[in-house]
Amino acid sequence: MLILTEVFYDTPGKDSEEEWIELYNPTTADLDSSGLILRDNFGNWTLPSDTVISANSTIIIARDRNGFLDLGYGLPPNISCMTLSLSNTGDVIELLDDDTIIDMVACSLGELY
Ligand SMILES: [Ca+2]
Ligand SMILES: [Ca+2]
Repeated sequence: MLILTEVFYDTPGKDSEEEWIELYNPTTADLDSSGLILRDNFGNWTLPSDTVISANSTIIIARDRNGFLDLGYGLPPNISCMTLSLSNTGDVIELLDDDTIIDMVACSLGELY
């Protein structure tokens, strides 16, 4: 079980370098998340091999390491090769294991539901 906990789709600088998604593993076991798929309105992106999310922990999946660092959180992303382009005017993001939807979030006109 994994949860999409945060999506930053409309960033202060270049969205193509700064967008990121956070996944949370609320369970008490480490979770091998390799091969899971993030899908939005326009495409999908597969989590790299060797992606393990520790028990009760989050990971940050960013588009670009330097772009994420520029946001000033003071820590690097766990993964920095995400290729989804997150729309600022309405998008749906799903986390999938093959065809099974694990979690999803919809963002619309600046609000995250
Ligand atoms: Ca965006
Ligand atoms: Ca921006």
